[in-house]
Amino acid sequence: MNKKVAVLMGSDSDLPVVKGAIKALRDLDITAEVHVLSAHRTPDQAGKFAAEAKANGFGAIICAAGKAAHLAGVIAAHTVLPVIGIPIKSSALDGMDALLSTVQMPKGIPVATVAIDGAENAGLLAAQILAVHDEELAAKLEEMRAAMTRDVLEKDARIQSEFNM
Ligand code: RP5
Repeated sequence: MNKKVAVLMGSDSDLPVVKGAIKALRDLDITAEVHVLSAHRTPDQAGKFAAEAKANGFGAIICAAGKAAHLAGVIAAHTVLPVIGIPIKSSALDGMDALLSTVQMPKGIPVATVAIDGAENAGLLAAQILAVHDEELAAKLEEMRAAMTRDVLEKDARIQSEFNM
């Protein structure tokens, strides 16, 4: 059976950004299971979810959190599944606090960190992880890249015809 991706966020206030990851996954027909789970407000539930995630059919976990964002690190501490952190811009520090809290993991417990509010890339990276063992998914990702290339080449042609005559 195809692996699922868990999409966790520290608060429902993160949802507007997190929707980008959910869309990226669903566009690729990947089952995305979405939860609000907080490292500090629901620590027991967060740890339990992570500890059981592999047995529950997940292949990767995305964690979005803002401010002192330790959700991704705490989830990663409870599982050997790949964990992808999305630092959320939700504070006076414009997301730099969440970026550093997510990316600066001490050795031994890695978290793959995308850009501040980089939810779409988190979804795509989770898809690429699943695609290592799923040729059909890998082919969809290859086609997406090809479409992106075609799109940029069309833009280049338009710009060239406007400025390089
Ligand atoms: C973090 O604190 C959440 O991930 C959110 O980005 C931030 C603010 O949470 P709320 O106060 O909006 O619930 O835990």
